[in-house]
Order: sequence, then C-alpha cells, then structure tokens
Amino acid sequence: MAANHLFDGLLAATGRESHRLLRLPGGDSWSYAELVDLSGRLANLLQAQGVKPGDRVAAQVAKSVTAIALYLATLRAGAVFLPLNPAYTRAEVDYFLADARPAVFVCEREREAEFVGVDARILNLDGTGGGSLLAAAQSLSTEFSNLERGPRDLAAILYTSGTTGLSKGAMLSHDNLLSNALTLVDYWRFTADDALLHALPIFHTHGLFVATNIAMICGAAMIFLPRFDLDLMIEQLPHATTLMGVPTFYTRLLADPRFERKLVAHMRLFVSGSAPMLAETHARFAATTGHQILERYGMTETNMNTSNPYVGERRAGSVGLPLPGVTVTITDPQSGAPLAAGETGMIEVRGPNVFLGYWRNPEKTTLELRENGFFITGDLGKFDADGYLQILGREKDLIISGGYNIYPKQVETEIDALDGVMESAVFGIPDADLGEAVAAAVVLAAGTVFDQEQILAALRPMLARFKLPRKLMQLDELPRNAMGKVQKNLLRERYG
Ligand code: MLC
Ligand code: AMP
Repeated sequence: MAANHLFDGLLAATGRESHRLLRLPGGDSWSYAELVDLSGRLANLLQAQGVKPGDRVAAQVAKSVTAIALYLATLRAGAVFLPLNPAYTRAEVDYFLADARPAVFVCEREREAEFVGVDARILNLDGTGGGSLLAAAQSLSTEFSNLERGPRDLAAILYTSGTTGLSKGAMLSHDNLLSNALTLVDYWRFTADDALLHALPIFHTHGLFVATNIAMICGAAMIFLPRFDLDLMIEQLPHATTLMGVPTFYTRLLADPRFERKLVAHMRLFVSGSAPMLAETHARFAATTGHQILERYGMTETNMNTSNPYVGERRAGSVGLPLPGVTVTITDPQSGAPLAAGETGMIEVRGPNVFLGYWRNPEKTTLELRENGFFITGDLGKFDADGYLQILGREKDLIISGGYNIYPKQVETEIDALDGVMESAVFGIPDADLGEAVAAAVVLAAGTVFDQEQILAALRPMLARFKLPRKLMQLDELPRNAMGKVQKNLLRERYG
C-alpha cells in the first residue's frame, strides 16, 4: 500500500485490535479495526463520488464515530478534510463552500433541504449513524488502497475568522498534524493505557487534531461524549485517566458539588487550552482535587506551540514552555524586531507545526507568515525569567467565548447592514461561564426605535448562535480616539 504520511502515523498502533478505541456513553464501543474498516468503506465511497487527490471534503455534521471515520477516509483518499461547526448558518456555510469548492459536502441529515443547489455532491449524516453517507457506503468494501501522500501534502483546511470579517482557510499539511501530535503524545506521556474523556467538538484543532489524533497515535481509549454535559462528565470521569478541555469545562465542573477529590483521585492529567484560564481557576482546581491543570497554548494555524511541563512546575497564568522543535520569539508589533527577554510584544512561532499558508489567499499569507518561517500569531506576550510564556493580550480584535473565536468585524458587518443602523461596535465583556461574552453597541439613525429582539431576529439567519450578542445597547455615538478609531477598551470598561 502506498505511504500516506498522516494516516499511517495515526494508525501505527492499531495492532492492538482488541483494545477498544472509542467508548460511547450508552455502552457501545468501537475498536480501531472497526473504525479503520468503516474508513475504508467511506474512502471507497469518496472515490466513487469522484473525489481526487487534493479535492476538499467538507463536513458539517454532529459529533459521531462516523465523522472520525470520514476524516480518516478523506486522508486515505488523498483528499483534504474541511470540518465545519454545525452551528454555522446557511449564509456562513455558503461562504466556506464558495471559497473551498469541495467535491463532496456532508451535511446533517435534517438540514439537507437547506443546502439544495450547493455546488458539491451532497451526502448526509445524523448523529446516530443514519443518513445517505452510511447507506451508500454499506455495500462497499472495507479494503481500500490508500493514496500516496507525503509530509507536505495538504491534509486539512480549517477556517479561522479574520479581522476583516472574512474567514481564512488555514492549510495544514500531513506533517503539521502528525509531528505536533507525536510531540504531544511524548510530552504529555500518553500511552495505550490511557482513557481520554473526549467532550470537545471535533471540528476544531483542540478536539480533532489534539485530542483525537493523540489518542489514535498511542492506541489510547477515548470516552467519546457527544458534547460537554455535566451529568455525563460526572458519570464518566471515574472511567477516564485524562481530560482535555477549554476553561469553561473546568469552571463548570468546579461549580458542581458532585465534583469532588475522590471522583478524580485516579486521574493522571487535566489539560486546558483554547482560551485563557484564570489563575484563580487553577488554584481552585488544585484545592478541590489535588491536581494541577496543565495549560497549553495553540491555534488553528499552528496546532500546539507551548505547554506547561508534565513534570515540573505548572505555572498558573502561564502557557508554559515552547514544545520541542517549536521556536517562539517576541517581537516589536510595529517593526517586527526581536525584543529582549522579559519585554512584552508579538508572539511569533516557527516549527514543523506551522501551517502552509491561507487557502487561495497569498496576500494574507504574506502578511502573517514570514519568509523565515515565523508565523505572527496576533497574540501579545512575554517570557518570564524561567522561560515560561505568558499571554498578556491580543493585537487581533477577537472575542474568545467558551473556546469559540468570534471576530467582532463579522458581527458588526451584519448589524451595520440592518435597516436603521448607522454603525456598531462589537466587543467582549467578562463572563463567569464563557470567559468572554459578545456585547454590541449600536448607533441608530434618527427616528429609528431600538428593538433588541428585532435586531437579534434579523441576525439569526446570518450568524451562528454563539456569535449573537448577549448584551445589546443603544448609544448616541461610539467613543473614538483622535484618529477616529473606535475605543473598544472604553466600551469594555463602561459596559463590561
Ligand atoms: C454554546 N453557546 C455559546 C457557546 N457554546 N455561546 C457562546 N460561546 C460558546 N462557546 C450557545 C449556543 O449557541 C446556545 O445558544 C446556548 O449557548 C446553549 O448551547 P449548548 O450547546 O447547550 O452550549 P453549551 O453546552 O453550554 O456549550 C458551551 C461549551 C461549548 C463551552 C461546552 O461551547 C464548547 O464545547 N466549547 C469548546 C470550543 C472548542 O473546542 N474550542 C477549540 C477551538 S481550537 P441559544 O441562543 O441557541 O440558546 C483552538 C486552538 C487551541 O482554539 O488552542 O485549542
Ligand atoms: P483559534 O484561532 O480558534 O485556533 O484560536 C487561537 C487563539 O486562542 C490563540 O491565538 C490565542 O489567542 C487563544 N488561545 C489558545 N490557547 C490559549 C491559552 N491557553 N491561553 C490564552 N489564549 C489561548
């Protein structure tokens, strides 16, 4: 069989066929062998649908074992996986499909009618294993001759929003994903004896390329929950050895009286990332459980960059040390010149984890990815005397809510397009549950009446629900500085 860099690397441990890879909360489980067989059927189906090497396969589906098999099938067929958040509206999906032009689009069964007419072959899937994708694959062989793919071939495109409001597709190679997952297996000491409690979505880096890839590589079991659900978490934690989550997972667990020291005394590792974790959460978690959460820092374009150590001090408020093979520098945000140790500036990252560039967007690629290989993250930070990195802010205008990124510009563009709106400013306000929540200040034309419900109703068909403002206010004018730039810091101070 031809070499397929990422697939071969992910499944190298599948000799242990008796080992259960995916355990579902209802008691069902899937072995590696079963997962690989399903991926073979799906790869045959993709090929029969005309998918060629380099073609994109887009999937906007609920979390399921079949969705993981579809990811593997896409790799095996030499194609490029493009997962999309099921929360995205038709309007949002239209943009991704027009930009990525996938050969196949797998959507949720109940939404298929919404997508009639899109320029891709459509198949559907539901969360319980039904749908035209599986029906069509059922009669096909589990045997599939993998297409050859090398380290620099494209494995996935993940869209990440941009400051202009338009999303950019980050192109991730087979080796970007494999090298990073191999590093993390080692760094976090994952083995086949682990059982990872998986409650993250699988359309982002964290749930797919960190959690799932790591578990597959080392042959660990995954307790595969459809989503974060407190009751299920409490029920399943006794069966797990490790958990990966966004900070909201940890604050919600800590707020539940059932989350006690003895429930997790046997656990080996808790990892947090995708959003800043408060030092206070770190301390409360340690006091309640006796475990120190291990915080790490990553992003769609780079996978994981830094991590607190497995052995050694896990420092609250810090995202740890650069991972082996990854170089992190701090530069002057204006000039790009390197800054002295201890100074605060732009975090730049170079390594085998750094993406190939933005899909069909050489201008943005040139702006953010230097010729010397450093990626300009848009995050601001500094190293302390012991080499631990601290993230101190973001130069990019971005809200991170419960681990989801929301670019204010996209929300502002939609609000500004509404009748009677002169202008708007969207900003993040502190939120005890989600870290940050979306707020919007709106300036209306004379004679227009402010009607919050009407504004939200008009935004619903345009924006995924997690992007909708949770707080809306009418202002006579937006605060601006001498340059005419809206001062979002003032809005945050006044209305946060
Ligand atoms: C859901 N809702 C959110 C939200 N999640 N609103 C704001 N921010 C969020 N993160 C809204 C829904 O639209 C819905 O609104 C209502 O909340 C209830 O929906 P739900 O599905 O019941 O939500 P809940 O279970 O509470 O989800 C919260 C959550 C989830 C934190 C568990 O968002 C989550 O799993 N987040 C993880 C995101 C993640 O994996 N990020 C990694 C990105 S990769 P309505 O209006 O319908 O009632 C990355 C790189 C890296 O960043 O470093 O890892
Ligand atoms: P995304 O574009 O969804 O991949 O989000 C990446 C961004 O999430 C990074 O650029 C950071 O701003 C943020 N992020 C990820 N991990 C952390 C962390 N541990 N602490 C603070 N911010 C983080």
